[in-house]
Amino acid sequence: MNLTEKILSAHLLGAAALPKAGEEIALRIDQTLTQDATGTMAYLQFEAMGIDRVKTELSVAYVDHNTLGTGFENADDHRYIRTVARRHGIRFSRPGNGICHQVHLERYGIPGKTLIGSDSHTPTAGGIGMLGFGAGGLDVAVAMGGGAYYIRMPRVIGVRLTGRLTGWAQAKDVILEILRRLTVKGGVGAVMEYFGEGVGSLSVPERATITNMGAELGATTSVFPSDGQTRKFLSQNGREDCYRPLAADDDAAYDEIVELDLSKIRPMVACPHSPDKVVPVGEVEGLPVDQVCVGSCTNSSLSDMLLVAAILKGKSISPRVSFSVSPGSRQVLTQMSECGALADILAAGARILECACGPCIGMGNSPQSGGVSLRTFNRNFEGRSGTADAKVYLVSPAVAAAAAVYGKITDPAKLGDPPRISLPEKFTVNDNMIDLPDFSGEVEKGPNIKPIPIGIPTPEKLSEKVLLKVGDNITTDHIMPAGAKILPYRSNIPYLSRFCFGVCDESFAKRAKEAGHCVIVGGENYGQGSSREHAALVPLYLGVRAVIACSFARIHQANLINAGILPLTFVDKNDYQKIEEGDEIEIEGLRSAIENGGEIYAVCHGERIPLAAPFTGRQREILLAGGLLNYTKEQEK
Ligand code: MIC
Ligand code: SF4
Repeated sequence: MNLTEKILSAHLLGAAALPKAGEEIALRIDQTLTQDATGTMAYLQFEAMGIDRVKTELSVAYVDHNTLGTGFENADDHRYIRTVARRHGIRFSRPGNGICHQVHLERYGIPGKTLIGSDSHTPTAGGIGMLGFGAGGLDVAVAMGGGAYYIRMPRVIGVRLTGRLTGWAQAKDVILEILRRLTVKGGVGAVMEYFGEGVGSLSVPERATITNMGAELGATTSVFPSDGQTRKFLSQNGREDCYRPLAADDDAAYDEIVELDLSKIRPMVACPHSPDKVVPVGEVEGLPVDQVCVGSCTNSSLSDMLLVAAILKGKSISPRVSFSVSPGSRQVLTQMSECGALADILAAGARILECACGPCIGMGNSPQSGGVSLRTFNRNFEGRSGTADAKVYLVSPAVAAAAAVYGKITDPAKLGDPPRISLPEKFTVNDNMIDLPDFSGEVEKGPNIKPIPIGIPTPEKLSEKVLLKVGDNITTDHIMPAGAKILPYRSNIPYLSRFCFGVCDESFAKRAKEAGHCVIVGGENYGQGSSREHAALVPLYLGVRAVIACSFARIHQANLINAGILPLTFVDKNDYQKIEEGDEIEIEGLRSAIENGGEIYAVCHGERIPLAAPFTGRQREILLAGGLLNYTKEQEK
């Protein structure tokens, strides 16, 4: 077996053996995590399920996204999460303690365990040999209640690593190279499993950079073996007892193999506005840069920070560049201060930000108009930075530091040989910003927390106007933007709904509200990116009954089904051309077809367009009930 199969088999529920790829499997989930921007919804849904205590081995609620606090909203949400966590048995990582994925790796990751998180970068945990899945808040709530997590059995793509990184090449360049080759759709339906003699040269934080951005490939998750590097990282964190070796069998088979010689990797850059628009740094060299940001769950480990500090030591940031650094965790920041790296970065002219997501999700530090921003982050979708016409490039910490010094995109080779970084034998561990639950206290909700919309059972006939037609690779950032102005309202669906699809069509929200109900037509890979279930709950609130697309991204499709919105696909992708915005469509016999697996046709301009509804039995029942909450209630009766 390969490693993915081993971990999946050990967690398989209700079946003796793993089925073939594409069939639904139910998994036992050992750990869950939430962050605050999706956590309030997850806990509201958990409360609605009426379960007293979480049933997982470990559940942690992190606060890392909404930390600006421009009004009472964020603080109220934090208080709600803190009190609901305390009451129901969930650990609470306070704002300032760090980004969920970084802290989880340091403090809680255990090789061989399963984790789901209400954040699409939960696969970061694959760096420590866990299977981590990004999911909607409702799926996380169900797992906290002891319920199974359902996915389609993934294909397993083996990435054989040979050689080792040389010169200025970094882990970020490895995943950028994979994105260049496979694109943002290349991992759909698959787990990226790394193996081969090159694996041993990569540290856990380097592996985590690679598994983190597996999310950008559309992969179900990514995973590395657990070996001496894993043991070392756990030991540095005072958790060596959690170590267990794990690897694929020598004769393991993969559905596909990608060969990657680490010694051939060179510094790369992902150009605007997609993480797969990757070119070697030389192709964009010389482009003037206005902003450089180091941090995010992709590249905010201690070694990333120490490298940047070593490059900047004794130098000054170019006067044209605003240079920010957000360490991934308080542990990382503490150690930067203990070893003097923080002083070196400060002396060079850095702006030190909180240990949080910050600019990655547009919470402050938006670039200037039309600005060029180089970021060590994982997403450069249009508008995500908070500046509509900014151009965001994704780079390694080394390329970021070089650009900060020279004020333009520069091959770090210009800096001479890469500095040598040494990490402490033992990290400075301090868990006093993680509150342990004591199952007591009142749950406190502020006025920003509004009720969640509830879906309606699938009707027999759908007669709708196409209120919006969009193209390929629409992200959940398009559907439900984030950023400093909007993010504080993640617990307030009615208010959030004003901004739905604002990046594509500012009039959509108003038109949808007036129409009362409608459908949306999309292209390939609809709903890629963030796991935010708001991209389903807000359309539900606005009356979206179905989305007809060429294909869907995994997490978003699950969120639509959970919300009771039908994700239908074109049988013939060319039919995408036949439906235009403003058209009226009719689907007869819909409920019966979902129930019995019959054929579905949308009639548009008198023409019958065949649609596919490739749902599992459980998904059909959820849709018929009008969403997972209704379905769960029906099951309880
Ligand atoms: C993101 O990187 O897009 C986020 C913000 O972390 C999201 C979650 C969210 O929208 O709250 C994600 O990746 O799932
Ligand atoms: Fe936070 Fe950015 Fe990571 Fe999302 S991608 S969890 S916003 S740091």
